[in-house]
Amino acid sequence: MKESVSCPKRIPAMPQNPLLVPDVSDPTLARLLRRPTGELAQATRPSFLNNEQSPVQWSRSDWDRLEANSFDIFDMSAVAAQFNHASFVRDGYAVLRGVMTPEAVEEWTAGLKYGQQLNDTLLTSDWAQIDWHGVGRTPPTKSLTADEINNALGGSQRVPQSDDDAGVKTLRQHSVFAEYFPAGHVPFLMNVLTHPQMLQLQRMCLGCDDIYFDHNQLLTRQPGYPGGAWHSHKIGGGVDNCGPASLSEYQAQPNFNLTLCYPQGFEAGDDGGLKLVRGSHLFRDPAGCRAADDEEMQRGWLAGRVHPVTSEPLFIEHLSLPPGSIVCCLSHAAHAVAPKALGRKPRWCSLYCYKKPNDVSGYAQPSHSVPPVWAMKAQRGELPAVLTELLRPSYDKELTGGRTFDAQP
Ligand SMILES: O=C(O)CCC(=O)C(=O)O
Ligand SMILES: [Fe+2]
Repeated sequence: MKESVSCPKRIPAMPQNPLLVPDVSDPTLARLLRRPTGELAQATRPSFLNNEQSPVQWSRSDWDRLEANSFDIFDMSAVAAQFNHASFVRDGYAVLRGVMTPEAVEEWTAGLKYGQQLNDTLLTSDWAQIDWHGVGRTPPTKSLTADEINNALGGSQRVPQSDDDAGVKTLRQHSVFAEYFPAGHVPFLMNVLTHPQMLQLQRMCLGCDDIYFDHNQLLTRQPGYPGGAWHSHKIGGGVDNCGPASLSEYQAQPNFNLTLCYPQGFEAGDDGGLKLVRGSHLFRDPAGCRAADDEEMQRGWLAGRVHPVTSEPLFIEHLSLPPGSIVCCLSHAAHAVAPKALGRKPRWCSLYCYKKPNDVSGYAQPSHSVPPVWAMKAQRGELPAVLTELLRPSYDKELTGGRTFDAQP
């Protein structure tokens, strides 16, 4: 076969967290992980993306500039006025309305639009130009169809990826798609990831000084978006699908805080808004807490259930948020997304997920989606100290207790 002449050997898929694997046995993969990070960074940024500002390619002076040019992203007095730790822990989420500064609203919106534009550029470019060997896989022999591409343009989580035949999983893992780890593509979104005010908010929510980064995504909902089903997210570490917890037991877990940032807000109804259920996290039931729509949720999982602390019947809250709003949501809390009607403007959102270690064992969960190049940079001391610490669960085998990805301890 022609391919086998230029590429004699099939490279196995890269593990989710390659630096947490006790021993990478495949020599090609092992070599990739020993290369200068600049080479892998370059392979993740095909020239058609044409992004000179990409943080994955930053030098020390670029990082210094980021810090020097930073400004307040939140009005912390507005955050303090709206945030109550006891209700956050009891209800599983906190809604912070209009807490971004005007400058942050503007930069955040521009950053999300630019990230979406980069994602769309990748979708419509010639993937034969991608340095597939550079990102550790043989060039794919299949492509996305024109329909699949059209369907994904302008939105998030729309590219088919049940397998890696077209290379989508690889492009996701390495954040060639800007929707996955957009902070590696857009300077302002990197600024937010490491911003002292964002980290302060995480410490307030998670009730813990040692906080870590888990994953970051664009969540653009475009006109015609059909809505997102009811679900909650697993944590791993033996605390999923294991029955309800008391408040103190719950807080000792290695919790994840999904921080959803909506610089332009959204309305209730058909505007792609978020829906949540207070108290649902305490059931720790990501396997059972699922429904296609509100009606199924009401007839099913919600029926007969009460809030474990307040004893009120559980109910769906349809949010409506002004610009500059943030929702912090523990990952076990039930949530869903309303459809976005045709004729409405896209809903802009970025997700930053942070986490805490288990209070008892001290272990943190391995990262869900830190691109390997970022884990390598952090491990080698090539990043600012704050970011190196935040990324620790992607490279520190002691902190993660020898686990690699979502494995039980
Ligand atoms: O789009 C949203 O507002 C939330 C999306 C979500 O639940 C998810 O990505 O898991
Ligand atoms: Fe979700």
